[in-house]
Amino acid sequence: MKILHTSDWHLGHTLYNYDRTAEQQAFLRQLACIVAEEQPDAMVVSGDIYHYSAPAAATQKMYTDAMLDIHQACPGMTIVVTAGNHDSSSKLEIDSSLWQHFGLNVVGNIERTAEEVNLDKHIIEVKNEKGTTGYVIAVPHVYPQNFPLLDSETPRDQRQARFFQALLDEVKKRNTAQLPVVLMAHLSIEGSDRSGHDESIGGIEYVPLSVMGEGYDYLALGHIHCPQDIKGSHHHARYCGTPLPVSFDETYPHSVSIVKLEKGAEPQISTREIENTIPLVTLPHDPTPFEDALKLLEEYSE
Ligand SMILES: [Mn+2]
Repeated sequence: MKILHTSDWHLGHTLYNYDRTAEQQAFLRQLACIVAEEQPDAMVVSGDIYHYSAPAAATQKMYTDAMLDIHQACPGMTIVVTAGNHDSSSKLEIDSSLWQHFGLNVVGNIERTAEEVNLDKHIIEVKNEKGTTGYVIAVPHVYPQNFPLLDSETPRDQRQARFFQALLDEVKKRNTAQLPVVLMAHLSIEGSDRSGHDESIGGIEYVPLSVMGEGYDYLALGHIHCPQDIKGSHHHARYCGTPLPVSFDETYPHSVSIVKLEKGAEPQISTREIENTIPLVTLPHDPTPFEDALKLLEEYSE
């Protein structure tokens, strides 16, 4: 199974009041081209679609138009979108039943009644004309204390780990053909490189990788903006990073990840770089007298 892993689009983000629609639109156009070329079985978007929980109408239209273009670029592709801490989980789900008709599954929150938790909602089968090719377990951003208690025996501080493992166990039961399993999550894993991470919304609660449970072939993470494999995971857990820099600290290349998965094998990861039409540049790099700094700005031509 081949997946395209992306996250943290932060659509609608403005930088010091500068509108970034042109950059965001350019990214979405590049993404549609990458999808057309790569023809992945699935595209997973691991949270923070929007920057603000109440995005502007124009931003939502940009997203809707782009998702339709991306769907048309590879009509058989399964798309899975989860809510990040920046998204409104309920607003993201408003038109989720409509999106189903375009192969797009939206998971904004955990659905529960007094009696039970709807685990089915998080389990998505990836299919092509030949049948099922794998599974995606879609978990949106949820604060650790807000994960549901699945049984009375689980200590309260282990409910997050219990939830992930319950989903993985459920998929294991269904996955009799031994197909690859992708787990999506939007959170901070202990030991990851946080450069450029926006800490203005949502606390930084680090979870050890072990909390994510056992039984996935690839953990498609969102939330941390610097692309990286989780140390010690042997490429089985990765942040794909932001496709566009959200802050001036994000000086690394930006990309989306292409991941080839085979059950029992190490994931094969490559990246497709996203070109920013309006690059973020810091001038000067070191403390410089004001006049010299102005001169540097004048001389900067790109
Ligand atoms: Mn986030």
